[in-house]
Amino acid sequence: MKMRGSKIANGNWTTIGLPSIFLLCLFFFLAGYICQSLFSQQEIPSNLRLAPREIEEENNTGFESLPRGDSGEESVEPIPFQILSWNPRALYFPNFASAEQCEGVIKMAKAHLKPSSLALREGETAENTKGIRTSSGMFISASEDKTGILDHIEAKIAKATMIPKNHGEAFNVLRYEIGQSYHSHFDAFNPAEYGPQKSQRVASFLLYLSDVEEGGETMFPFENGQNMDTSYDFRKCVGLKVKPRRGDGLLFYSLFPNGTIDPTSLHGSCPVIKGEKWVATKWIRNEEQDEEN
Ligand SMILES: *[C@@H]1O[C@H](CO)[C@@H](O)[C@H](O)[C@H]1NC(C)=O
Ligand SMILES: CC(=O)N[C@H]1CO[C@H](CO)[C@@H](O)[C@@H]1O
Repeated sequence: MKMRGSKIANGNWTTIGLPSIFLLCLFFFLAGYICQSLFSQQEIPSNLRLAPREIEEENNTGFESLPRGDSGEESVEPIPFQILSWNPRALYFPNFASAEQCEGVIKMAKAHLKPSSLALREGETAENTKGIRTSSGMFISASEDKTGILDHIEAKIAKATMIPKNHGEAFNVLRYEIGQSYHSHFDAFNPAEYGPQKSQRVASFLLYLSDVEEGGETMFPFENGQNMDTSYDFRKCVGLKVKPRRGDGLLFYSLFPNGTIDPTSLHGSCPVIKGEKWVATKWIRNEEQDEEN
C-alpha cells in the first residue's frame, strides 16, 4: 500500500505538479516581496526608535552605552578628531577645550613666565643654543591648579590617548610673541645624543590657548618623508603646518609602536608674524611619572 501510494504521488507530481509549483512559487515570491516592503517601511522611522534612548542618555550622543567594567566609564563620550598625518601619527581635535578654559590657563600662567630652556645635548650650552627656542613658559601640574581646569583637560587627554594621566609631565604653558619660534626638534630623547634615558616621551599633546593672527603654526617638515633627503635647515618653516586656534588640540606620537623614534615626528613652531601664540604642552611618557611631575 505504502509503495503504491508513493507511486501515485510521484505520478501526480510529474503530471499535475508543474503548474501548481509555478503558482506556489509565484505566491511565495509575491508574499516575500510584500513582507519585505512592509518591514523596510517599518525600518525608515528608526530615528523615532532612537528618541527614547536619547532621553535616557544625559550625554545625548545617540549611542546607548554598554555595562562598564569597574574601571570603566558610564557613557559614550564624543571626542571628534581628524587624522592629519600617519607619518608621523598626528591628530587634530577641534574644540578640545572651551574658550573660558583656555583663558583660565593663560591667566594662571601669565605671572610666572620665564624664558624657555632646552634639554641640552653633549657639548651644548645655554649660550650656544640661544635662539633655538625663544618663547617664554612655565610648568604647572594639574594638582597645582585649584580651578580644576587643568585636571579636566588632563583627564580628557588621557581619554583621547588611552595613556593614563600619571604618564604625563606637568603642563608646559608657553607664550610666543612676534618673531619668536622653536626650531625643528624631536620631543623624544635619542639615547645616542642625550645618553641613556630612564623613560621616553611617547606622544605630545598641544592645546592651543589662543588664535594667532599670522604665523605660529606647528610644523612637521618631514611629514610623509618630504624634505628628509635634503640638507634641511632646522629653522625653515616647511612641511605639514597646523594653524593654532583657541581650544583646538594637536596630538602626535614621537615613537613607533615598537618604541623606536619616528623620524617624521620632527616638529617646530614657526615664528609668530602677527599676534601672540599661547599653547599648553603635555608630554606623555612610556613610564609612570613621579607624583610632583
Ligand atoms: C620599528 O618600527 C619602524 C616602523 O614600523 C620600523 O621602520 C623599524 O625598522 C622598527 N625598528 C625595529 C628595531 O624593530
Ligand atoms: C560632554 C558631556 O556631557 N560629558 C559627560 C557625559 O557623562 C559623564 C558622566 O556619565 C560626564 O562625566 C561627562 O562630563
